This record gives sequence, structure tokens and C-alpha cells, in this order.
Amino acid sequence: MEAVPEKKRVTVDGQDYELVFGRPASLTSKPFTYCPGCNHGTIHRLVAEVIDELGIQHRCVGMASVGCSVFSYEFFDFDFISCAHGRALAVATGVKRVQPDTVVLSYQGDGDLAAIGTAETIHAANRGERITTIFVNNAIYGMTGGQMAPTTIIGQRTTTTPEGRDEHRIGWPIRMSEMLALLPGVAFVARTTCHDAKSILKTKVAIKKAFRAQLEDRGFSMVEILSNCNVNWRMTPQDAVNWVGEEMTKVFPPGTYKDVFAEDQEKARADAPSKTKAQSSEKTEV
Ligand SMILES: Cc1ncc(C[n+]2csc(CCOP(=O)(O)OP(=O)(O)O)c2C)c(N)n1
Ligand code: SF4
Ligand SMILES: [Mg+2]
Repeated sequence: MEAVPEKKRVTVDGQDYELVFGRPASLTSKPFTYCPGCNHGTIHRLVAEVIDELGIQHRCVGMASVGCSVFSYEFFDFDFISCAHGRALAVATGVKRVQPDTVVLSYQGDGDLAAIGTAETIHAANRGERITTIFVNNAIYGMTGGQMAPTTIIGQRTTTTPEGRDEHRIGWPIRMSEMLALLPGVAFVARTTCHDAKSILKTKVAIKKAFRAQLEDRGFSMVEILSNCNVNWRMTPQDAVNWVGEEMTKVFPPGTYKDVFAEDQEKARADAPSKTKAQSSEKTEV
């Protein structure tokens, strides 16, 4: 039976309280500087909670990419490297290979991971680097003022596609999770969202599995999280959250695209009847 964790208590103004909610140890006390309603903060918290629960904070090294999340090095309370645009997985590879006991986290936006860093992403995944990537897909270049990203959806207006993205001229949104799932070096890939409480909980489960893939030396892992950029989408935070759930998910369906743990279970199930058969035929012979 699992041990019941001891309840934490705090004293405020001389009064004793039970602590039911607090800041994860893997986050610093610096307040997030993201726009109100932006999911970068939600995702930071989920990553930090998972790191705390796995007890790996002091082994973690993070890669900060270029984009709004460049400031992630200020918010996570472990070592971070600020990487050049698109190069996060190349730097991550170097860290993991030189210090295999570190737990390497790469936190990247769609402009970083799926545009300038496409080559680094595909090759790190194909090499099966033991790295956990958090890919925040908000369908736009947020930090630089709302230019089209590779994941901008057809018809979406951005500063560089003021009439809406036209597939005949600019091509289609890239589905990174589906692409990477084809590579044998990839152990776990899932796409989740953060547009409601249920999806936030599912995102946390996926993040934990992605770290587990690294900790168990299984290969590359990534969680693509559909996020919002209400400021550059020119929407209210609530409309932006709804747009993720109603429109983005049509182009980027949430789901698990590769899961070596589920494959293990399926294999064990498939092997089980044949073993029984072999055992029973042995029995008959005896
Ligand atoms: C080599 C280089 N080219 C361009 C830039 C400018 N730049 C900074 S952030 C960014 C877009 C980042 O978008 P994304 O990765 O989607 O992150 P978001 O801000 O949307 O979270 C660009 C083009 C840069 N810093 N370096
Ligand atoms: S500009 Fe967009 S991605 Fe950047 S913090 Fe604001 S809402 Fe988030
Ligand atoms: Mg982006």
C-alpha cells in the first residue's frame, strides 16, 4: 500500500493552517511575465509538478529556446542553458551525451522547433536522444509580434498573412507529432491541449510519461501542447482558449502518437496466450 504523505502545515499571522496548494519546488518565486491567459505559465507549472513528483529537480538541465519562453530560465529552479534560435536539441544532445545522468528538458515554441530548428528536431528524434521535449504550439510567432509559423492553420490571419494563410502559396500546417512518431528512435510522442481542466490533467500525465521515457533510457520523447497567444491572435483570453479547443484541435488532433510503454503492454498481452498454449501442449505431451 502507498504511504499517505504527511500533511504540510504553515503558520500565517500566528494561525496554523494545512497547506493544500503551493508553488512547486522546481519553480522559482519570480512571477511569470507571460501575458494574462497565456498557457506558457500553465505548462511551466505542470512540468515543475512532474519534476517534483519524480524527484529529479537536482538532475535537471533545461534548454531555453528563442520565443516568449526564453525566460523559462528565470522561472524553473534548476540549471538552464539559453540556446540560439532552433538549436535547443543540438545543445541538449551535447549535455546528455557528456553527462548521461542529467535529465534534459528542452522547452520550445513552434517557430523554434518546427521552423528554424526543424533539422535539429528531426535528427535528435531519429537518433533517439534521451531528451524530453515540451513543444508549445500556439500557431504563431508570439514573441516577435505575430508572424506566421509553420503551424499556423489555413485561413489564420497573422501579420505576414493578413488575408489568412493560403496553402497554395505557403503550404500546409506541419504536424510534428505525427511526423516524429514514424521514427524508431522516438519512445513517446503525444499531443495535448490546455483549454480546459480535463485537458490540463491529461497534459500532466503525458509530461510524466515523456520524462519516464528518458529516465528508463527508452529514447526521444515529446509532448506537443496546443497553446494560445491571445495577444497576437487579437482575441480575448477566453475566446483564445475556446479557439484552441474548437479550431486548433481539428487541424492538430490530440492523442498519443507513439508510446513504447503501451507497446510493451500490448506485446506482453499478445505473448501471454501463446505461452499458455505452449505450456498446455507441454502438459499434454507429459
Ligand atoms: C536566428 C534568429 N532569427 C530570428 C530571431 C527572432 N525571433 C525571436 S523569437 C522568434 C519567434 C519565436 O516563436 P515561437 O518559437 O513560436 O515562440 P512563441 O513566442 O510563439 O512562444 C523569432 C523569429 C532570433 N532571435 N534569432
Ligand atoms: S505574446 Fe503570446 S505566447 Fe507570448 S506571452 Fe503573450 S500570449 Fe503568450
Ligand atoms: Mg509560437
